[in-house]
Amino acid sequence: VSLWINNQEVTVPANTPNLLEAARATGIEIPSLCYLQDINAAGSCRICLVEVESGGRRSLQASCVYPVQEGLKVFTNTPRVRRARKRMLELLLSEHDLDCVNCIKNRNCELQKLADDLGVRKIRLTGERLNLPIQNKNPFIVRDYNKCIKCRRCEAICKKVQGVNVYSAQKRGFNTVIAPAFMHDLTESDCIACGQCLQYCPTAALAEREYFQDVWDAIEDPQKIVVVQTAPAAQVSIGEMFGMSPGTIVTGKMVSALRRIGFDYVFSTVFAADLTVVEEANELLERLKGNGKLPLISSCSPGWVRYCEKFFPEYVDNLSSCKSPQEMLGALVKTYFAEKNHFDPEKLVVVAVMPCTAKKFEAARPEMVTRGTRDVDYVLTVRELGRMIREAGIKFASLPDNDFDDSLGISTGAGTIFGTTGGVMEAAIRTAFALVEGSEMPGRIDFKDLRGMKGTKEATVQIGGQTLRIAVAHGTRNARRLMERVKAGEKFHFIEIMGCPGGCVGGGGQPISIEQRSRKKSEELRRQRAQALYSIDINKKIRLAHENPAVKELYKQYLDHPLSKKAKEILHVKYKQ
Ligand code: HC0
Repeated sequence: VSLWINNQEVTVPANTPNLLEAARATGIEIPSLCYLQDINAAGSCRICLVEVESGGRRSLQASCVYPVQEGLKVFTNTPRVRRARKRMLELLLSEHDLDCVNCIKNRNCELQKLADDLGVRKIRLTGERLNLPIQNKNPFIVRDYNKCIKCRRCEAICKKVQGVNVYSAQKRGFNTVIAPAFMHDLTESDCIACGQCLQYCPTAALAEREYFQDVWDAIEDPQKIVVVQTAPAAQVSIGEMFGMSPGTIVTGKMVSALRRIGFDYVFSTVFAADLTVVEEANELLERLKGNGKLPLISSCSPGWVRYCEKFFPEYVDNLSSCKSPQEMLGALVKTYFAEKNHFDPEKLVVVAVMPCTAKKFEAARPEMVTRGTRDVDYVLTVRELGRMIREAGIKFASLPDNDFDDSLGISTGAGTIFGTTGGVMEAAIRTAFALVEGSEMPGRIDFKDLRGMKGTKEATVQIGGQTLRIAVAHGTRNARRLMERVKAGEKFHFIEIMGCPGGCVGGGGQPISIEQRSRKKSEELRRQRAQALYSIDINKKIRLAHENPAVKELYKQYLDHPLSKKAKEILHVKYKQ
């Protein structure tokens, strides 16, 4: 289609969805707030106004909902357009809490950035305020309606990407809020705590519940021994908080930063991911012998576990009984590590750095307690750790590399790829095959069929003369599709599901980039982070979880063998729903 933008003739593909995309495809930026390519085109914020000429008259139109047409004349930068956009923005700002300096989104807020981009120096209107109470009772997400601009991105993501459908417009007119039905707290809704909504909220109407001040307090307390663990996906994303490109591997710098912050021990969740692989591969082999339900379904993603409990409760017994690596590591710190070092478990504080908001929910679950003590005390998102590093005045980019502490910091390539979709399955199959056949799967250590960002991936593997059908899904909308097939009677032996698109690399606790405002861009971001995990894996000397020397030592010294009585007590869980 050929059309005229700012008196320049441009040609765009006929399937270009709207004028905004047509302009962006030709290098002309149109500001927007509510628009998310392929996901949300509501035309509600009116920031993307342009002038469209028709019948010799020009009118202001929201470009995100205006179709491209042959010969159309469009103007994106006229005095009228600039005035109108500024006015629309002032209207939004007039009813917004302007407490930018103490806002969690300060310097990362699209509304704030837009006010700067559009040169707003004075808000010439006084709007009314909703003055609604902040909902911060749940352990994972804070909802501040006073900062909501009603762009409805959260609603679109929750419904179209995650298939959960928690949010909708409540009340009417000025009083409209985008909220769970009856304005309930998220814990009283179907929310699975995945945090995808806050990845896309342009302001701080949705943000993680922060715990970093509690962590500072614990570090300052001389009575406490504070142990930190970091998730596999954190090492390839935290650099983004300091201007590095997505997928930069900063494992060593991250460990240095954690030591400078003052943690007493720095362990790796990847060690526990290796341990999970060993326990889960053995669990699979047991279930294949008829001891337990098939398909075995992974349970390390707490968003997925919650989704399963809410939407497929009849499959809760199919979930692996293995605790997630986060919880396994916490439980081991308070038992094995405490006993070995003669530490009082009451004095130990376990902090987990996760790319995930649902991990906060998981740590607070009543089932995640061993011998009367909570396994993990505080979960910080990768963003929160980034803020702590800044607060401590640490120059992240110039930090030297440092290693995790022994032995709960030793890991293999298998645990590393847990952080991306397909990784848990790939790691578990590597081990299950080797346990049964006595050697690595020939030519299949890199299980390419399970990699990549396709919503569902399937394969078959031969183990011990049996052909196993395996499947992987990521993002709960894809999970639903796969589970509907299982419900309809399709036979699978082993299924991996991660709650977030891309798995943990796309978790709700990851750094937020304004670049990820389209499905394509966010997928690219996840791909870069995933690629970095695969490159760590390929460069590791040991790539099979059961060959991790620290895991072997743990069984020898403490747990006896996989699925032993002690392993079941410390590393496994039964969900009570
Ligand atoms: Fe997992 Fe993950 S869920 S892969 O099992 O999200 O290891 O526990 O840390 O990265 O969060 C492991 C656990 C993580 C990642 C997280 C995700």
